[in-house]
Amino acid sequence: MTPAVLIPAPAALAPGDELGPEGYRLEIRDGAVRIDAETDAGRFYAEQTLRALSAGGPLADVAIADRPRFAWRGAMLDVARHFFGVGDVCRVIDHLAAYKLNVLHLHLSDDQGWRLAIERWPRLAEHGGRTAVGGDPGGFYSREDYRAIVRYAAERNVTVVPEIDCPGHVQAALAAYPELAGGRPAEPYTGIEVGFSSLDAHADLTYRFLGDVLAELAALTPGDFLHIGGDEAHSTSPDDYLAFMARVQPLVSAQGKRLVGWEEIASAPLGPGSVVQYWNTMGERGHDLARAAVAQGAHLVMSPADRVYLDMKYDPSTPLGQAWAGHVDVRDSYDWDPATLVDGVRQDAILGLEAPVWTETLRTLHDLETMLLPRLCAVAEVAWTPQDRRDWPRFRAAVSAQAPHWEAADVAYTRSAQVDWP
Ligand code: TNX
Repeated sequence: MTPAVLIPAPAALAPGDELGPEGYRLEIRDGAVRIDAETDAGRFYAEQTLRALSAGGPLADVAIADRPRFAWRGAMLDVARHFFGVGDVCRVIDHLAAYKLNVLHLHLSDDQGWRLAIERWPRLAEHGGRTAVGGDPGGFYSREDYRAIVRYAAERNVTVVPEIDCPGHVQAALAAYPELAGGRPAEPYTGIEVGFSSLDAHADLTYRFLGDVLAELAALTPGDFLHIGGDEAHSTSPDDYLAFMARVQPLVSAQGKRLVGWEEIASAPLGPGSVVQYWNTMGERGHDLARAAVAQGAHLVMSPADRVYLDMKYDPSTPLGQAWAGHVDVRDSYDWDPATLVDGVRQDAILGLEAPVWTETLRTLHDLETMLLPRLCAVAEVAWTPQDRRDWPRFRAAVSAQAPHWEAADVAYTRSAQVDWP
């Protein structure tokens, strides 16, 4: 009687249905457990469900057959505005894994900080990594740190999708290497404005720099995807933006990776296999860009800000977070269908969905968990469970049953007024 991602309804799949790359069957009879899956991922998810069932007390007889609705089931962590160490990132991965999410998008660079050591451009991390929003301590991942995150994630069926944001959101890189800013000194930035910095779309150095960075990043990243940002490039002219997109895309494909970018990249011609991340729910432009992406044959990852931006406040009483996209309470994150969100964008163009956590106002793991939980459970349900089996009252009850486990494990969460907490 509980929903799929927390504990699946028995036999969601018909007997003849294929399990696919992440599906599984789980049967419990008289305390004996039987798991069937075609892949390690499927087995891992069966174990997650078994864990959820065991947490509810003695194991009752049950037969479950389940597989996810969407292939890309993610969260994004902004480690640029505030830095989070390997331990914190691994805790976030634990939460993703518990709810059967499989993508961790790491926003590794922004105006306020550069968070990954790059051998050929050492000042990026050493200098550009020092800062964070509000003058808080910075930090960066060594190559070993990053590998440890990727490994920890892979053991939990989570793919890391790294993002180097460009051509905007680059002040930390410009401050580290003024030659990227045409030799003008660039000051480190610790505020929370966006859209003021830009790489030079016509300088060969820009592409030598990005070529080096993307090559090192690709070598450290086993997953198929490199995210190049592309959002809010308000100080790059539209022509320069197109010139930039034309030159950055081959740098990604040269690494044998697929390009991912925020919705703005759909204003440029995109190469085959590109993935576009829809986000901006203010006005019509996001919808237009999503349709433009699909018209080019790109696939979409849906991150509607008014549904799944987990840095938005739940309600006016939430101490942390922002509210530019409105308040996002648990039911807002739960009650939507990615396949009907944008007119003209159908299910087959949608790779999946992802919940970004921007960290302008978030400084600690406790802050992150407060924003992630319980909304991450809703995101996971949207990503996993077919629309016709989604049910708010059932979900609400299942979420409230998580609270004792979070408390026992010292995991922070928000006691949203929409849920009857124990
Ligand atoms: C918009 S979403 C941004 C980020 C901010 C976020 C804050 C997107 C692609 N860009 O730069 O951190 O809003 O909610």
